[in-house]
Order: sequence, then C-alpha cells, then structure tokens
Amino acid sequence: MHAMPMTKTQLGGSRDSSPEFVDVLVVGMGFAGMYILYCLRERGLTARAFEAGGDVGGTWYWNRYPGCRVDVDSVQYSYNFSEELTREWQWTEKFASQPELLRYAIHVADRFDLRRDAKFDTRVISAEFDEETNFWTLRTDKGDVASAPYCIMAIGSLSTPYKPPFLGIEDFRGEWYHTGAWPHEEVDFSGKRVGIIGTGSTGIQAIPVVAAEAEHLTVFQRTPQYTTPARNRPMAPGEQRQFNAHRTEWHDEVRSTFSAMTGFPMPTRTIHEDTPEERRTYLEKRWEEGGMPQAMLAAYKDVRVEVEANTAVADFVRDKIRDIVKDPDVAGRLCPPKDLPIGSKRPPIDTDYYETFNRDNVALVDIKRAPIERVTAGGIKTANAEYELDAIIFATGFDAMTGSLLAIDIRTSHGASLKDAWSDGPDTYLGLMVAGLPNLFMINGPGSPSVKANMIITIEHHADWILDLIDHLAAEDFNRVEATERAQTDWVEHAREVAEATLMPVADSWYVGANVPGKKRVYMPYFGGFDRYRKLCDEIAADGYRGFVLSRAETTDTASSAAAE
Ligand code: NA7
Repeated sequence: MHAMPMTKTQLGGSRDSSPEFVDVLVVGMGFAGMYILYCLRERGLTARAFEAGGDVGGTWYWNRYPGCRVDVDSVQYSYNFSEELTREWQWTEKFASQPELLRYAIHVADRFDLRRDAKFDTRVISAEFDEETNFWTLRTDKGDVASAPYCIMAIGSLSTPYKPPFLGIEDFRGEWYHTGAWPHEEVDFSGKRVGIIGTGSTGIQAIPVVAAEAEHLTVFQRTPQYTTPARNRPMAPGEQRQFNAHRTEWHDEVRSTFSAMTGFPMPTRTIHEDTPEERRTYLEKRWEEGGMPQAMLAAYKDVRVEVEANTAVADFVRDKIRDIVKDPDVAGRLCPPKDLPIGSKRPPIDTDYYETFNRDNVALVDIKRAPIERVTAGGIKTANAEYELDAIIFATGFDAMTGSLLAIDIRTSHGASLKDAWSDGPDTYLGLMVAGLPNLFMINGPGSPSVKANMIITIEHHADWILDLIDHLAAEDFNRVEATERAQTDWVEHAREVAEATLMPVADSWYVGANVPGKKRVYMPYFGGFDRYRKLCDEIAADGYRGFVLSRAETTDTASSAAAE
C-alpha cells in the first residue's frame, strides 16, 4: 500500500480543457479495467477510466449476438480477488451465456462501486507522454483530458470488429448486423431470410440459434472449421459450492497450467504410443465428454506440434462431420481441408453446429469456390448465384490484438509512436510494454499468453504484476519504467521460435492477422504456456525487473505541483 497518492487528484476537471490529474489512467472497463480499478483503490491510488461502451463488461457488453457464451467453465471464468464475491455469485450453466456474463460484470461493478472512477460512452482518441513532465495525457471524443504518470491499456484483444468492405452494402434494403457490435434491442429473425457470413467461433455459436428462429438461413462459409461439442448443461446442485470449497488450491493449480484452465486430463503420451483402435476409443471418449476447446487438442502431447498426430485428430473430426451431416455433399463442404491443422485457427466448441445443417431451412454456400462479389439491394451476389435476404449477419471477426491499440494515437513528445514501433509487427517485451513508450502498460498485449489462455487468469496476472511494479517504483523513489530494445528484441525472437516449433502459425487466422488485409503476418499471442510465462515474469521481477530500465524523472514534481494547484 502506498501511504499517499503519488499525485493530488484534481476533482472535476475533464470535459473542458483543464486536465484531471490522477495516479493511473485506465482505458477500458471490461473485466480487466474493472479489476485494475478495484486494485488501485485497495492501494489508495486514484484512477480515471474511460470506456467506449455504455457500461462495464467489455466483450460481454458488445457481443450480444444470439448464442454468445463463454467457452471456459464459468466457475473458472470468475474473478478470484474477493471471497465474498465468489460466495455470493451463482452461475446457472457450465458455460455461461452472454446475458449472464454481463449480469456478473454489472454485479461486480455495483458491489465494489467501480463506476465511480469511470466515464462511459467515451472513446479515448489519443495518448501522449510528455517526456518533460513524465505524464501521460489521454484525450477523448467527448473532450475529456486526463493525465497521470502511468497509463494501463485494458482494451481487450478482440474489441475492434472487422467488417469486410463488400461493395453495395449501402444499397441493401434489409437490416445488417456485426456480431461484435450487436444492437441492445432484441433482434427478431422470425419469418425472415437471413444470411450469415463467417464460420469462426462466433458464427458457430450463432448459426444454430438463428437457424431455429429464422424462416431460412444461408451460411456463407469461406473456410470450414473444426468444432467439437461443448456439452453445455445447467450447473448441478452444489457443484459450484464444491468447486469453491477448494478454490484456493485450484487457483494455485490453474496458474501452473499451460492454458490457465483445469478440468481435462493433460496429455501424458504421444499419439504414436496408441494403436489406431486405442486412439479411436480415446478420442471418442473425449468427444463424448466435450467441454473446453483444449480438451480435444490436449488429447495427446503431439497434436499441436506434429503433422501426423494432428492429422489423426483432424481426421477423427472429419469422420464425425460425415456421421452427423446427412447430405454427403454438405458434409464434404463442412470438412476442413487436409492442409488446415486442427487448432491452428482458434478452436471453437459448439452446441448442435453440424446438426444444424440437417435442417430444411439451412443452406451452406461455399464462398471460397464462388466468392461474394457484392451486396445488392435484395441480398448477396456471389460469383455464381444471387441470394435473396431480409437480413445479413457479419460474423467476420476482429482486427485482433493490435486493432484497438492502434486506433488510439499513442505517442511521446520526443516523437516515438506506437504506429511506428509496430510498423513491422507488434513488438513488445512480455506483451506488457513497448520499448520507447515509458510508463505505458498493456493487459494481454501481443506477445503474452492472452487469447491462448483463460483470460480472467491472465488479466489478474498482468494487473497484479503491473501494479506490483508501480508499487516497487514508488518504494524505490522511481517514477519511470521502460522496456529496453534489447529485451524486447530477445522476447520477440523467443516468442517467434516458440510459435514456429508448433503447427499453430500455419493457418490464415486472426492469431497471425491474416483476416485483415495488409496486416503484417506475425503469430501474436505467446504460445509458450501460461505456466512458463508466469514463472518468467516472476523471475524477471525478482531480478530487479530485468530488461526494464527503472529511473527517476526529475521533472515529475513540477507536474505534481501543477496538478495540485
Ligand atoms: P474469426 O474467428 O476471425 O472468424 C471470422 C469468420 O469470418 C471466418 O469464418 C472468416 O473466414 C470469415 N471472414 C472474414 N472475412 C471474410 C471475408 N472477407 N469474406 C468471407 N468470409 C470472411 O472471428 P469470430 O468472431 O468468429 O471469432 C473471434 C474470436 O472471438 C474467437 O476466436 C474467440 O476468441 C472469440 P476465414 O476463416 O478467414 O476464411
């Protein structure tokens, strides 16, 4: 705990030209921003958070599309910082739906009075670090100006929706929606002919639900995906209480796992140690159990790294598709190609996805073979047909991991900018900081396990690590921290080597930025495992924050006293 705030907060401020001064600026009020605000308050530090959405919740605020739900067990996708919160919140399903997740976020915000330090419906447009005063200043689209020595970007990995620029969308007579910016009002598809573009995790969640409501659903598929059954179910009586009784032990255990999740047996053998018959039996068991995406990929140690092992599991899923889908032609089109390793695109889990293609009111259109040419007044025109539609759903994903950071003009008074720093890919040190941008932190930034792990656990880890560093700076009478170029280069190289030793970078996925034309191809998450990453972060801190330069910028006092005036 700091004895006193590091600067004096000028209350009010903001929606005019006079800046508000706080200890820490926070961008985003999703699960990360909320946790950071809670921790800052516990430490006696002042904060100002800005959030583009109208309320807390982040991903769960924006993604209101039909069928949206988490694919980590709800009990594991819960905060760990408050025993009372853990005790009083009851999940109703193994994999909570979006409305329930948003209720949870709202409950947390209410319970800990977190909105007090946040402004909503307010988008940060620029962040500038003044090298003379050692202060970051945020400016928003509503005219707010807020300054602090430290700034934490908690803006989510998948928060800038990507909509392909199809010709003619302005001519379309019906309604169109992007899943990542879904309306707050209920959307009723009954009696409508709906088209959905995209069969990633989102499309796979939405398609069965929309198909059950719409008069007709046309699915425009570019790349077929491997998906496995979620086997979602209501929580059993007492199940959560039992889980929580061992939550402390679980929390230690989960932080020593690759994906920051427990609940499926970790692989102990390679696929080559089993006969084809044994493999089949074992994979069948895993398929029947279903559950988190990692469950199937972690069937054997070599699935993510070796072509033969990966192909065996991929073939198993292709066989399942042919078993489930009655029309062999449709089944064939739903089968991912042989050169697409299972798990190299983000692995989805589903409820009745393949089964949905047995419905009379669902059609599958292969837009790899006959691409979409344009949207017309009446629907979608591909290279070989025209489809009449009343509504179009874009389930076309996000400008992932970098899009939301680069949308903010982040720069220093000495001319460094994030845009320049990332012109050749999103280089970071540990996914936490970027060399040349002092005192600016990212939660789940590129180069950290982030999207390859349970995000609640990675959020808590990053926030705790950053706030410990800020504590350490204060204790040592420092006020400035910066990643060195050398440490950053070494980290980027290490992360690249780790990813390239696996089959993960093979696919054209959002992990490598391939979904956004012109984006530099880099495998963005760190795939060395959360357990290994966390240990490394601990070692680096224990070693005096190796790879970071900690210093005192003498000019800060001037800024502090200016702030206090
Ligand atoms: P994804 O996983 O990026 O999926 C987007 C889908 O949209 C995918 O099927 C794409 O096909 C398709 N797409 C994207 N652009 C186009 C164009 N121009 N034409 C046709 N089809 C296109 O996004 P999601 O929202 O499903 O999931 C994002 C993450 O959110 C998810 O992984 C979870 O972590 C949560 P493609 O495969 O590129 O051929």
